[in-house]
Amino acid sequence: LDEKKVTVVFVLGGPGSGKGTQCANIVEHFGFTHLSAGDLLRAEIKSGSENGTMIQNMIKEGKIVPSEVTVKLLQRAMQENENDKFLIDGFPRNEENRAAFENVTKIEPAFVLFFNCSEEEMEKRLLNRNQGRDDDNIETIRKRFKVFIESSLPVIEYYQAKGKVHEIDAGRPREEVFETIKNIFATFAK
Ligand code: UP5
Ligand code: MG
Repeated sequence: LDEKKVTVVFVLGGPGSGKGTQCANIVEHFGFTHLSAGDLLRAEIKSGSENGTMIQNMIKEGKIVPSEVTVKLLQRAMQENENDKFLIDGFPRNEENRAAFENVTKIEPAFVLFFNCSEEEMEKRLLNRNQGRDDDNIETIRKRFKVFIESSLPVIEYYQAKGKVHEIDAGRPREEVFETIKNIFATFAK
């Protein structure tokens, strides 16, 4: 990563706000590589890694996995990829995540997308998702919302103070949300 100059965009927002869905659109239109921290952690559980059980328990409780685990996974994924443009989805989730990523990688995000969506809408989406995720049950969803407000919103505020946040009304239909995102990336590329 040292020699490679990479562009990183953090994609943040509550559980079910549509981060993964819109990252797929951004990849298709703007040639970024999508790295979902949650997907990397779930792959780590599946691979039978020594941290697997710990990660599984944290996700089931909606808690944030220690930075050293997540940063290592993200760093490896970027090193293994030829691309120089990455969407980091669902990370950093707290101040510790943010500081660890910055210290280890020395990367500052070009900008941050913040998907703002009501809990009512997010809850409806998560309960309808039906992909068998361990954390898509009402008890865990409530815990995820609480952790988002207490730990993740401060990270968004940190970047807001730096003028780096594009806030998006993510409660609208998928196509409308992507129209807004398209304009942001089109402006950035110029
Ligand atoms: N959908 C999407 N957009 C829609 C729209 N505009 N209108 C109607 N429906 C829409 O979307 C969710 C569902 O809604 C889908 O069915 C979709 O079709 C529909 P999705 O795009 O999947 O939303 P997303 O924001 O990606 O939701 P996700 O559940 O993935 O968000 P989380 O942030 O909760 O999950 P993540 O995988 O990032 O993390 C899971 C857990 O891993 C965390 O709780 C935590 O325990 C752990 N974790 C860490 O510890 N550290 C990390 O760095 C990352 C994760
Ligand atoms: Mg997701």
